[in-house]
Amino acid sequence: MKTFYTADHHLHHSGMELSFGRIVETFEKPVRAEIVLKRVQDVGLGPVLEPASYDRAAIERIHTPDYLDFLENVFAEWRAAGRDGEVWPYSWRHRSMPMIDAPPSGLDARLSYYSFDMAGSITETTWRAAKRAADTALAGADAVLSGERAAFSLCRPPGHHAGRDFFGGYCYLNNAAIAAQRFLDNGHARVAIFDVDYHHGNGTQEIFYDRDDVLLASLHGDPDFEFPFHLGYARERGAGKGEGYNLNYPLPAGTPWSEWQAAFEDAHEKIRVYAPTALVISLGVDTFKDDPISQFKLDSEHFTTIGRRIADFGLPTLFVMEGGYAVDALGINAVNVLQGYEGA
Ligand code: 6XA
Ligand code: ZN
Repeated sequence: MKTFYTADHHLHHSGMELSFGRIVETFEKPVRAEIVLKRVQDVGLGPVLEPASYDRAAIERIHTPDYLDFLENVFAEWRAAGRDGEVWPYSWRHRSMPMIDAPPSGLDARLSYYSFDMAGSITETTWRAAKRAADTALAGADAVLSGERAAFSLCRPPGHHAGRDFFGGYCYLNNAAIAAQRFLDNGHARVAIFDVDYHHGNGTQEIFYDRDDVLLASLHGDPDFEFPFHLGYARERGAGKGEGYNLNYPLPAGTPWSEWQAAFEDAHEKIRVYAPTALVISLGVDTFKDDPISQFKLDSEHFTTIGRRIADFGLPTLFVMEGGYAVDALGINAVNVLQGYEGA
């Protein structure tokens, strides 16, 4: 399997985050991608390729131009306002406040408008890293479109929390959504996104909620207790012609493999019935038992089984890296999925 990777991911590094009341080094740090890359090389998964640089048009299929302009320019604006450090939003619209439908003009108000949390900051080079992560997803999709059975886009920063015009949860551009749209724009009529990350991909859900050309199935920590909260309940099934094409499997803290697998198999069957012609896997491995910010109990060998079952779809498949923070096991867990797929 080809892996798409660029060292440009180093251009994004938020120094710190607030985690359970403590300011700590961010969990979403550059070494994550290096660990996965090393494992890809150690097991000889296949060639590692640098993605081309794509036109912004491919990204504008998913994200709004005003949001992309904002991401690209907000750091310069922050400096021009005389501020040092990184760009951080710090306040969001509460349910008591009216919804607004156009970006406000003030810098902090606009930062609030285009985000939903402060899991990650915007540094001077975040836009470039996020753009290169999107390139990494597009290059992987193009490899599959050219006839590869599967490809791995080792994206960093991750993407599934980013919506059409917002960032959050360490995510700036929705790499998996951009790849899914690439398949649709190049001959595929129906694409499934199978999100196996521990967290609900609220951005992916927002992007495709009213569409029937993309089925999203997501297994995740119940939003009643887990980030990103408020979205990811089973009752959210899509809207309009998208009704029935958004499948959420919220699961309790402490979910062991047996229960995770039962939900996975249910989603697997529903994806099969949808009969997609291409598949995008939002590949988070933060379901691992030792993940420092997550609460499921999967073991390393379970990731091999996941890969094997994904191969059973018999579909052109793109794996897109999302979360996973237990750095000692991150490479093994992510690549176990890919080896499970290859071995099937
Ligand atoms: C912020 C937690 C962000 C979770 C990011 C993630 N405290 N998403 O892994 O899949
Ligand atoms: Zn996650």
